[in-house]
Amino acid sequence: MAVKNPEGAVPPRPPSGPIPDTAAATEWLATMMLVRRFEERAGESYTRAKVGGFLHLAIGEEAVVVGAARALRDTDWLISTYRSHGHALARGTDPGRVMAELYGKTTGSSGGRGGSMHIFDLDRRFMGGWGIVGGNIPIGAGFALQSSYRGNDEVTLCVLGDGATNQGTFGETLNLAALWKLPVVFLVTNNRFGMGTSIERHSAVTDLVRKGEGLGVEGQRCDGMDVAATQAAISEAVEISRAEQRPILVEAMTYRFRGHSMADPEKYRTKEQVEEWKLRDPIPNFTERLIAEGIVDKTGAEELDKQAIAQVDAAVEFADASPEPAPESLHDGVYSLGGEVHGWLSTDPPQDPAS
Ligand SMILES: Cc1ncc(C[n+]2csc(CCOP(=O)(O)OP(=O)(O)O)c2C)c(N)n1
Repeated sequence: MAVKNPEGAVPPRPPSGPIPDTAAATEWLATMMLVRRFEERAGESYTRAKVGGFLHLAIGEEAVVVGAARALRDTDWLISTYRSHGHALARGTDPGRVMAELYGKTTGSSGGRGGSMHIFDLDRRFMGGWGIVGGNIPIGAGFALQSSYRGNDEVTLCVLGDGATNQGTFGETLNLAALWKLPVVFLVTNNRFGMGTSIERHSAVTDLVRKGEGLGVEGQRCDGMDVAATQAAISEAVEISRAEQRPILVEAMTYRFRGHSMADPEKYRTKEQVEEWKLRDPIPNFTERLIAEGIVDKTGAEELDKQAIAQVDAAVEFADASPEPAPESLHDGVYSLGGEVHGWLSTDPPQDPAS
């Protein structure tokens, strides 16, 4: 049997998804530009030692990020992985708060305690940023379980990578989600690599839709380099999940243009392969499509990009000027008891009422 996506082959461009009205189409483009510019600056800040810990960029994957966020209602839930700056930005979290989180500042979306991998925004139902590969899958199903239990019409979108489909949590969660008919969409961002291992070397089954189907979860594949196609596919999945109360998997075929994280010699792929995929860059391609359709002109598109750069400049300024957490707050927020959050070095440790 032929391998569906042989290593290095750029999938042929399928028919693009429908373009929404002018305001929405322009907003999708502007948000992809914001995510791209934000991550470029985050990378620069990392090399200037302004950002500690890990930094995973999703440059190249913006169509999946924005397509996912624009398939959801405000009342839906979104949970992602450690590659999640864009998900927070697309969900509406202030870029200054996301940058400040990377900088470890008190004004960050997690008070500077989480860093790049743990962006979080409850007000926008963006439930993180998770560092453990596959760790977010059962938690995403948990959000869907609470929606199902309460009988409301919220859907959870749970983002994971191709590598995460090899984790035990993938099989365990999809099985239960199918049995319990949970309103959850598993969005597999298939960028073809788990760190430095290509999908052909890390997964016996490379057709990830089939992997879901084997567990009772129906799925479909989309062109993750095309924001309109991705939004349409995820939107359809979300609405079926909402109406029929059942899990669905969407496999978005995409590619990351940068290394896995900041220190990656990228020995596992060729420069030619990266360049080939860059021809499918979702931002210039969507820009060209909008120009061809008369939705924006070249100057208008350049203006959107300038606005994205200005937003990121302001975010960096905000993060730079924000205070560092006080050293004595080091243990704050470590655990909670009786609704109060305590640090284990608290001078007045809470008493467990049961003890
Ligand atoms: C349980 C666990 N094992 C290993 C790691 C180390 N690790 C971090 S990212 C990664 C690759 C995951 O690849 P994928 O799920 O495809 O996501 P991508 O990085 O491509 O977005 C690994 C193995 C981890 N964070 N957690």
